[in-house]
Amino acid sequence: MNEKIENLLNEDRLFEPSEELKNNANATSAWFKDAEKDRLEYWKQQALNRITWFKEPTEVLDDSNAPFFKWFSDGELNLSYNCLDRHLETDGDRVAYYWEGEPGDTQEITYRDLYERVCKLSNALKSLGVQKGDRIAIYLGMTPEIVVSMLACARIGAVHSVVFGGFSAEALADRINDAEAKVVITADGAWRRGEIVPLKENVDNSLELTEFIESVVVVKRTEQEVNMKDGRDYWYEEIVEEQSAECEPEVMNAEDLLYILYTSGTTAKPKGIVHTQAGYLTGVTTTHSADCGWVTGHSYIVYGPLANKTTSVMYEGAPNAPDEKRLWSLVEKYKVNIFYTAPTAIRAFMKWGVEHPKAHDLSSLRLLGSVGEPINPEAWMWYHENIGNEQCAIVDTWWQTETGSIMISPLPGITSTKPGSACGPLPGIDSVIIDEKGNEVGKGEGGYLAIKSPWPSMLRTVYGDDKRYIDTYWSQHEGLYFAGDGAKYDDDGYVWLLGRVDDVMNISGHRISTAEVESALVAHESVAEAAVIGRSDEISGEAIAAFVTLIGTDVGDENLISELRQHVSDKIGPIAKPKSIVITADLPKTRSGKIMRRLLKDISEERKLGDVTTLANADIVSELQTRASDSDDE
Ligand code: 6R9
Repeated sequence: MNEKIENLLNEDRLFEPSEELKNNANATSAWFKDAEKDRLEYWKQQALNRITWFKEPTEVLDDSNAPFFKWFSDGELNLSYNCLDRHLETDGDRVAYYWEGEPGDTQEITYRDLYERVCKLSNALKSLGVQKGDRIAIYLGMTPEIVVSMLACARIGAVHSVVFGGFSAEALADRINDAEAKVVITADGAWRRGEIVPLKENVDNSLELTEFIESVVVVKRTEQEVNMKDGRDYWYEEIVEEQSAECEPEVMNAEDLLYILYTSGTTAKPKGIVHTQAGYLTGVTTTHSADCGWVTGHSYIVYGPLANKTTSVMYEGAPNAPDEKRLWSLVEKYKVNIFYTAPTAIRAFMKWGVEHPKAHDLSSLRLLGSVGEPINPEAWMWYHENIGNEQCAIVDTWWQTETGSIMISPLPGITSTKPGSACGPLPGIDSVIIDEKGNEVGKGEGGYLAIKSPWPSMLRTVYGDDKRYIDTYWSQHEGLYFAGDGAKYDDDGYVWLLGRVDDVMNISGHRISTAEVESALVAHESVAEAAVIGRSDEISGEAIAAFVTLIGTDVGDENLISELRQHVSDKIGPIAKPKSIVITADLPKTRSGKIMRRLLKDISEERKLGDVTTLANADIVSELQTRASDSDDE
């Protein structure tokens, strides 16, 4: 059997950075040279230049107990100090966040405002008995308090664990129990498409399932009646009110815990990914929007932008509330320069139609980012033409909760980009694509993505489970970090991400990635989004089953289905022709917008489904079950 992943899709379009982008680039190609010459020296310089230290480190990397690496381990610092205090003297009046609530209320928060809010909450948490090292769960919507809470924890040395506001009471309780969190910060509710997500009620239910929580701090947001238990529950506004707006930042060691973030396991127990202080800050400031319950929110809404003293726009609600123009109206209103989103959102924008972005002035944009899934070349082109007006650099950024910051991405203004490719590793990052024996594959070949040398913002362990850390990430090949993603080099050596290794299909002995078949489908003019899986098949071992959503108001029929099959065959070869195609209104996705292929496999193979409540759109599942069982094979 062929052990490598097939290379089916070719991309010839190449976009050189414009003169303007070249001239305005923050990065320089010297970064690559420096990092190549001496990787540790490169990271040391980044850490010394970007961080304000209480005590500068003398050591860069301690690999004596690999894979439990330590970075800058005798250094001392505080992240909240780096995000706030150090900017106050010269830039206290600079806006840190323009915040806009879903109902349309707004706040303009300067660095000084944020500093004061953080200090007050820090003091309030201390008054509740929180000490350095304690774990705090944060279960909030996208309101300013989520940032204030994270930074207050960082200020007093508590470890935050942000749990997605959409997660159920059980999911919250699991995460509280795993971290043994002592306090939860929540709100009465969160706004989502005009409806209230009952956060406090969920917390009350989760507290039936855990004994660790001593205090609950409740932000008033949606203002419906909620239960408040005497001696346990406190209104946020009331406990911060009397506090001083000054709070001395705790001196933290570089390797003290900063946060735990749980990867959204759907069946297995979620893994608490552990990040520490200085290496993480080095990584995110070097690479420096999204939701705070996702790692993107931690690194590129909070720590990276604040430490780098930039201004962010933070929006509370759904991108189509009250209508599909909402994000573009925000871009116009706040003259946004950088827009970072996920392929699933781009494909939704495509489906909604170009009239929405066209209705607004988007000329302030200069950099467009994508993260979370492979971006299909057609989605990339659409983004480039309709959002970027062919003037913006597009960066497809590959990274994971575990990596802490962006690892593989073009450098805007420097790298020539190809639609759909993450291009190559950033300076200081040593990524490789290997075959099953651990040997690097050549140009034009596919395999498994791995990282050869440690990097500062890497995860340090799985919380409370060192063995799982080693088993999951360091056990496939000696000394290599295993990312769990398939990838290939094209003939020019550009890196293409091919989706999770577990999703790779085995069709008559050929290993075919879901990403390439999906991109071929999305390249058809009628298709907005596609999900592809291998379902068991008597003849070929596995057969390709596809699920597609259509652009605009298109409705599909048998003719379109056979046209799509032929289209895939023409584009990437007959081996990749889907055996069945189901047209659907939506695809099941996680809260961060990743298509749940495993669930589609269960549906296709008519297995009983587990808990689907962590999905963003659980209601689509039963419709899909009906449609899948009605669909005909070729
Ligand atoms: C940041 C984030 C990590 C997984 C990762 C991969 C997928 C992320 C991607 C991408 C292709 C990209 N992924 N970025 N795949 N191209 N630019 O998403 O973290 O939620 O932990 O997910 O997401 O499969 O392994 P996380």
